[in-house]
Order: sequence, then C-alpha cells, then structure tokens
Amino acid sequence: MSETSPSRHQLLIDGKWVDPVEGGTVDVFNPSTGEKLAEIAAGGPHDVELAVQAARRAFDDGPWRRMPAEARARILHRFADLIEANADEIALIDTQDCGKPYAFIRDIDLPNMADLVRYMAGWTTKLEGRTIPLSRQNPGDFFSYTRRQPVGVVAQIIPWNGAALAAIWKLAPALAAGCTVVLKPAELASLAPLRLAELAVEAGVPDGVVNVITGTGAAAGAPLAGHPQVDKVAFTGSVETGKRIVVAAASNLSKLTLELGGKSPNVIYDDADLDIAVDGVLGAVLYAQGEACTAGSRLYVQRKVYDEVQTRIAAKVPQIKIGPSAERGVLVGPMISDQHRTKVKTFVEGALSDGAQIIAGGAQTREPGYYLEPTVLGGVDDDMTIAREEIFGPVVSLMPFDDEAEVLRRANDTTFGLAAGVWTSNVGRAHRFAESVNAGAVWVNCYNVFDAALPFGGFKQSGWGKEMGGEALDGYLQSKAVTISLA
Ligand code: TXE
Repeated sequence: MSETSPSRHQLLIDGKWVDPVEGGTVDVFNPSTGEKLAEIAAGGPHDVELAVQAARRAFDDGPWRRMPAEARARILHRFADLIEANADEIALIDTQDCGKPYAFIRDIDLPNMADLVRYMAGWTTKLEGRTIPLSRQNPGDFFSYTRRQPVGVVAQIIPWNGAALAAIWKLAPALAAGCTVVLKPAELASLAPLRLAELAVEAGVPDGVVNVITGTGAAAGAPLAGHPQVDKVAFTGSVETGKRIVVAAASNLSKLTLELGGKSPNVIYDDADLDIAVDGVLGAVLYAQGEACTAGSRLYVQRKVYDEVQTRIAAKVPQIKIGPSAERGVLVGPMISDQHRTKVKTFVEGALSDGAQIIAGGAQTREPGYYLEPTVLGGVDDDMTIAREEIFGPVVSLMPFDDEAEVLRRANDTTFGLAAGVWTSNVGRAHRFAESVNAGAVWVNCYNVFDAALPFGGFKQSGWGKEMGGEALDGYLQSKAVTISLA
C-alpha cells in the first residue's frame, strides 16, 4: 500500500468482492501525513440487504453451523495461522489507517488476535449443554437437556481505534459459535478489517459466513443495526451511537452486546513503587494516544506523594516520542482525524477556562498529520467536564486524594464502568479496591493487560456483555431446553 497511489476497496458479500449497488466511495486519509490513503466502497441500504440475505442463507442453509465442530475449529486455526503469517502487513495497513503506533499493533494486538482465534477454535468442541432432572416429575418419566446453539445472523459494528483488533474481538467468538456475520467497520479505518475478512475466506470460511459492508454509520450502520433479519447486534463505539443502536435493535428485539466508552480511574497510593506507577499511569492514558476505551484519564494520587508524582510526570512527558505511527520508537501517534483533534483540544481549552492548569504538554499541534501533544492537567475538580466525559485523546487529569473511602467514592462517581487501575504495595488495599470499584476490568500495579482467555467488558454505561474469554461466547449462543417423555 503506497501513500502516493491510494488503494481501492470493494464490499465482501457472499464470498465475492463487489462494488456497492449505488456506487460511490469514501476517501480515507493517513492521519500521520494527512494524505489520501485509500478509497473504500460507500455501502448503503441495498448492500446491507444483500449482505444480510447472504448471511441469512449461509446460516439457515449453509454448512457452517452444521459441520462437525472440529472442522470449524480447523478453519479457525488456519485463520489464526494466516493472521500470524501476514502480521507485518496487517499491522502496517492498520497503523497507516488509524494512526495507532505500529509496534503496539504488531507486538500486542496481532499476537492477541491470533491467540483469540485459536482460543475460540478450542471452544468449538466444548459448547456443551446440561442434563437437568425435572423437579416436579419422577426421575424416570422425563429426560431434559439443554443445547447451546448459535444465535444466528450477527451484525457487528466496530470503531476506528485499533480496527484490526476490534474486528477479531468480534469475529472470533461469532465464528466459533457458528454464527454468520455482516461486519461494518468504521469509515475512518476499514482497511485492516477488509484484509482480515479476505484471510478468513482464504482460511476456508464458507461463502456468506463473513460479509463486510464499509461505509458511513448513517448509510451502512443504521440499516444494518435495524435490519429485521439480523438476530443479534454487537457494537463497539461511543455511548451516543450505542444508544441509537439500542433503539434500532429494539424494533426487532435483536439480541445486543455493547462495548462503549470509559472514564477510567487510576489510583496511586503513597505506598506504591513510584518508578513502576509513574510509567504505568502514563502508559495507561497515552496508549494509542488516548484513543482507547480503557484510557486511564482520571489519575488520583494520594496527597503525600502528589508533588513527587507531578514532578516525575512533568519530567517524563517531554521525552515521549510523538510522530508518524509507522516510525520506530514512536509512542504517541496522530489523532484519527483533524476533526477529532479539534474536539480533544476543545476539551483541554474548556478545562483551562474552568480553572485547570497545565502541568505538562499543552495540546500543541504540529503539521502535517493530526498530531496533538500529550497533556497533563492539574487543578481539576471532579465536576469539571474534563473529569466526567470521555476525551479519547492523550489528556490526563491529576487529582489529589486523602483516604481510601474518599478515592473509592470518587472513582465510582461516573456514568462509566469500563476499567480501573490501582498502584499500591498493600495487598489488602488492592483487593478492597478491586472488590469495590464499579468497573469490568481492574488492574493492580499494571494496566491494559489483555488476554484471549480473560473476559473484557464494562459496567454501567460502558456496555453490555463481554469480549474475549468463554463469556464472549454467551453473546453468540442461545440455550434450548429439550424435554423427552420416557413413558
Ligand atoms: O464513534 P461512533 P465516532 C468515542 C470517542 C470518540 C467518539 C466519536 O469519544 O471521540 O466516540 O467517535 C458506526 N447506526 N468512541 O463518531 O459513532 C460508525 O460508522 C449504526 C469511543 O467514530 O460510535 C462506526 O463504525 N452504526 C469508542 C461505529 O458506529 C453507526 C470507540 C462507531 O462510531 C451509527 C469509538 C448509526 N446511527 C469512539 N452511527 C471506544 N470507547 O472504544 C455511527 N455508526
């Protein structure tokens, strides 16, 4: 893929690459340079219709859900092998498309993606039901058992931050369960999901099992989310769009899982190892330049070490390498778009006019590309917008606290509940925090540790259901109770 000659991409429907019925393309830009990178197909309602019909046929009449589980597992293992064999290329495509630093995609996301596909391949042969003795019948009169069966045609709508990873977090459990899929990547970053779908087909996934409709949320996402032939919608993105998806899915009462935003607290106690904690909390918010749902954007520091932590952070921020996401050693790449950069800058300006001060950085921009310097803010109150809303950029608010009860109350004073971090050498304190914080993922003396086997998903307005782990499969299976008279 060259930055000088933009690539062109079609839709994947029923195993074939096709142009959208009504034609049209969406331009895609490399956020590191601002140059046009690609043209993706502008899918619309007609294309959604064809893709859903293909997925419907593949589910109702095709071999995918009927083949021996071991055969489905083999195809998934081949898919994982292909992801590994093409890891450099997928990472390059994704970094150019979404601006997440190459090393993070290549060394963290890609291994997790291959792991997850293999992990889910392992589950295909273990989707067991139960035998259940009926409580009001004589044991010899009836035999009852449950079967776990795929939920059906699944619409998967994913965001632009770490698009390759997002696609696999969605595809792997759906395919393992035996569902068929229509995937709608974000219009800002569709290229890695398209390449992954191509690899799924190459691995032997039958026609119609994986379909990809690119295009905007309004033209492609909305008709897909509300389509009457879709049995389940799985969405990752903003809370605002998540609520629209709930309304759309409600028209058919489709099943729904949601992975939404966060405003995650990160807590440093005065007994923490500050050498580890300071690097850890910076990584927690600067990972993927803050364009991560788990970004630890509320940093609570116990008063005794507050000045020390502030001084150390202020010394480290200027040393962080910002630059083109494909460049070696870059830790902070560009924002996804100029529009998003402006949104993040506006949050910082708003905080300053609310009375916050800049401790380090300052949301300076540089050209070309959509860069934004990491910014650390002090003097932030819990009630300020900067401390309440998801910023989705490299911005962190530093706030002092005095005791355990206070910081727990403040950590939980949010509509979100995705992730939380705590840095302490006191084991009891760590466990008390983990027990009491309202978040789906809690990290102790570490942050952003993900694993194929570990369920991930939020409390409160951060979402419904889980990605990864055995629990992810629950979103793609339904249980059927069968009762046989033995009379
Ligand atoms: O997200 P959207 P956007 C947050 C983050 C960011 C803000 C806006 O704060 O600044 O959201 O980002 C599709 N029906 N997060 O606008 O709209 C859309 O095409 C069906 C946090 O990019 O949520 C894309 O494929 N689909 C989040 C997907 O939804 C629709 C990750 C996500 O886009 C649709 C992303 C509709 N009506 C953004 N409208 C996280 N926490 O991980 C849009 N889409």
